[in-house]
Amino acid sequence: MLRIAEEVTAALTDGRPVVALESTLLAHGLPSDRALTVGRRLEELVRAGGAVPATVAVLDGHAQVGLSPAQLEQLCDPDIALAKLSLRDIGPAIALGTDGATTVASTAALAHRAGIPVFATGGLGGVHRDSTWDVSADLQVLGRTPVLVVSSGVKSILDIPATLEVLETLSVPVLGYRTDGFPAFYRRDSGLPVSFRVDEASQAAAAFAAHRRFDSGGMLVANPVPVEHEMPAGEHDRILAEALDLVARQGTTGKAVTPVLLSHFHYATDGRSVRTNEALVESNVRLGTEIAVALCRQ
Ligand code: PSU
Ligand code: MN
Repeated sequence: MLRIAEEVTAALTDGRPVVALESTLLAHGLPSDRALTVGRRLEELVRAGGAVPATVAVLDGHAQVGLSPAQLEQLCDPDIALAKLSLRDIGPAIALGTDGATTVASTAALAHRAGIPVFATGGLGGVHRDSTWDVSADLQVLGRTPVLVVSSGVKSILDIPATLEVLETLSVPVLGYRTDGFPAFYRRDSGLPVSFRVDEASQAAAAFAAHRRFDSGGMLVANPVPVEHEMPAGEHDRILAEALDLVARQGTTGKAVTPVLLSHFHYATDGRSVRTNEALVESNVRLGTEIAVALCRQ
């Protein structure tokens, strides 16, 4: 049921660095005409940094870790509406023949099964605002899966203080990369502190290696969006209020909430939020690659 690309297996066998990449951000987090370009670009960035990319998805009845160019095209095909698969969906989807994109939860679990300890993405899921139990499985899975995830924090559409509390409860270390404040996706600082700051990829790698000696779970490295791509505060706060209002009026719930909020940001900024989103994912993939390289050296 799990298929690992040959190139990925070869790298892992030789002890060379591999970086896992998720596919929900391609299939559901970006406009469909950007998905393939971004998917290819992220893989190129991993290679340029000296590691092997392993994009994860469920295709043709298998959990795929590492995609061929044709599979990446299949994943990003704008004419195919792929399911969004969290970890609980992987087994049923494979058994019942449903293709889909993987979230942070399912990507982390599959990366770990394949033997990949580092994974880069855009935003982690979290606790939703005014939540009646809408808490992303990303948090629990990270709490029990020994994978280091690089993200630009969590989106401001979530309840960030509650999300950080849950990460603490689950014993997930939250490190800030060159920052003391936990980032809020489109914004560099949520105003809430991280538990430790690191200024070099090698420090993040060392912290993760040490964490693994004491706990069986994962770690979050929070990397703020590059300064030049940060969304201005006023614009951000206004659009966020509109987006939350829209979700409430439409009665959107569950896993459909994030895509609706993101697409409102895209619409309301004339696409500038998409560029922000792409810039932060690219930056996270570069950092994840540096950390994967550093982990292999240790
Ligand atoms: N943040 C984004 N874009 C995304 C996601 C998060 O900016 O596409 C996706 C990630 O795959 C994350 C998932 O794992 O949303 C969380 O969804 P949920 O809250 O339904 O668990
Ligand atoms: Mn949810």
